[in-house]
Amino acid sequence: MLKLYIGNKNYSSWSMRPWVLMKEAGIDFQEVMVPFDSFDADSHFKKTIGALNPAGRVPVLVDGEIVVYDTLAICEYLAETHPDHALWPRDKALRAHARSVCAEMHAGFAALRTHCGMNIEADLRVQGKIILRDQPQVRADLARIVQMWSGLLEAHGGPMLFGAFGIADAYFAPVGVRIKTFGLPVPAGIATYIERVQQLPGVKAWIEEALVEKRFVVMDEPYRITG
Ligand SMILES: N[C@@H](CCC(=O)N[C@@H](CS)C(=O)NCC(=O)O)C(=O)O
Repeated sequence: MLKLYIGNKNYSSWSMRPWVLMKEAGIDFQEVMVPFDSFDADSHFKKTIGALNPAGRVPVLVDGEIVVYDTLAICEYLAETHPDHALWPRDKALRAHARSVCAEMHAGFAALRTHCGMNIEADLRVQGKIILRDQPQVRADLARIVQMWSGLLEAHGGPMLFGAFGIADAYFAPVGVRIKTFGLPVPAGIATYIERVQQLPGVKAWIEEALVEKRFVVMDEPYRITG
């Protein structure tokens, strides 16, 4: 059976993507959680994950002898090995577009990722206001997200970015979580899309499991001084 190595559900946005993708698509896998202790070379996390993935990061997918690391590579591998699941859109032009927005997420949105780290159980709306006020690049990232999602939802009529749920929705699921945690303002149609994604059974399961995790990791809590 496939094995997916992940980090903490509350914090690990990269781990969330292939996990919710496989859950939603009904692809069986075994989850192996390696909680974040620290990212020092001698940490339990680095020693365990480093033995599989020399880059020392999660997620990592293990399929027998094959080890795939890095989220985009994992999603591509799953799409290739599960052609019946239409993880990418079947239409060539839509598939190219879906790949483009995932690559854009993979390589971009640095300000949003830096200032608004995923933290499912937290309420950081006060911090969100300050970040939006002080960080023009976060405002620009958010504007690009709104522009992208509005355009896709309008072009394909929803309910997901490319019609049916796929890799693109899994890719942006943690962005929806950040928007909610930090109370970032978005138009009603975008808020509805975020809610719709969070009600998908696979996404809902991740969020529920994150909420009961209760492992406070200081390095992932730049704004909080108490649990
Ligand atoms: N490009 C990688 C990024 C993965 C990543 O940064 N994962 C974080 C957890 S969300 C991690 O393992 N961090 C460990 C570190 O920074 O040393 C991917 O797409 O999977």
